[in-house]
Amino acid sequence: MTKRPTFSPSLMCMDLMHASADVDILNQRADAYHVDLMDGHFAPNITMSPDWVKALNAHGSLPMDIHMMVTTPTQWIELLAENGATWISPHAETINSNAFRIMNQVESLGMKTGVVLNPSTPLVWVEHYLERIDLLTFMTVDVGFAGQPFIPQVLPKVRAAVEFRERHGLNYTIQIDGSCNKRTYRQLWEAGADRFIVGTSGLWSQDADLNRAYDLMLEDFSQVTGHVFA
Ligand code: S6P
Ligand code: MG
Repeated sequence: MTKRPTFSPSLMCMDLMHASADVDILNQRADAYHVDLMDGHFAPNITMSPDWVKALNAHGSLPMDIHMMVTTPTQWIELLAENGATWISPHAETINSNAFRIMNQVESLGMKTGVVLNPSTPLVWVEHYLERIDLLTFMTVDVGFAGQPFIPQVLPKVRAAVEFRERHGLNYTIQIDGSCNKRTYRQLWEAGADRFIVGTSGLWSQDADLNRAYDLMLEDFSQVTGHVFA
């Protein structure tokens, strides 16, 4: 069976003044929402918030992945559950002292477990709990901003995560965050990525009309990977 790539638009990249219209379109087309939460400490920026998650939950109809670029993820987990989050994706670099406690809490609140690795963090850092993870995200840019250059050194880690999943009979989805676009889809797809977080470079910069931009994004993907969308 041919694997179908999935796409999760990064909402910090939309024109926030068009949020409602963009979400109406993405509800019909995308597979999930990617919501970037930053605290100005772990990442050098501040973007979306738990209130955004709440508003999106009222208006959106897709599962929501909350990318927690915060120093203390535990501070936000209950509130995010109340506000409708689907996946809680903290950074591996922030949860080493309580990874198992956090996964237990996330599951007990009815959400799914995610984890995110910075480009410089090795896969072995999370191997002891990958069997508990539903969504594994590799950063291919350093955290904080849209529009940064792709870091190709991450590709061997993506291949290693595919191999680890096979070897251990696991099911996690492998997701890529950072510079997913026509220049990178092929290498990422061939390395074994399942889901692509599309932001400024892959989606919103394509056209002012988001439906058209989404078509162009899928066309780019097909052109460079040969994948045919049904
Ligand atoms: C970066 C953030 C990402 C960006 C995404 C933007 O800290 O976690 O989710 O929103 O990388 O996409 P692009 O194509 O501009 O890199
Ligand atoms: Mg992100």
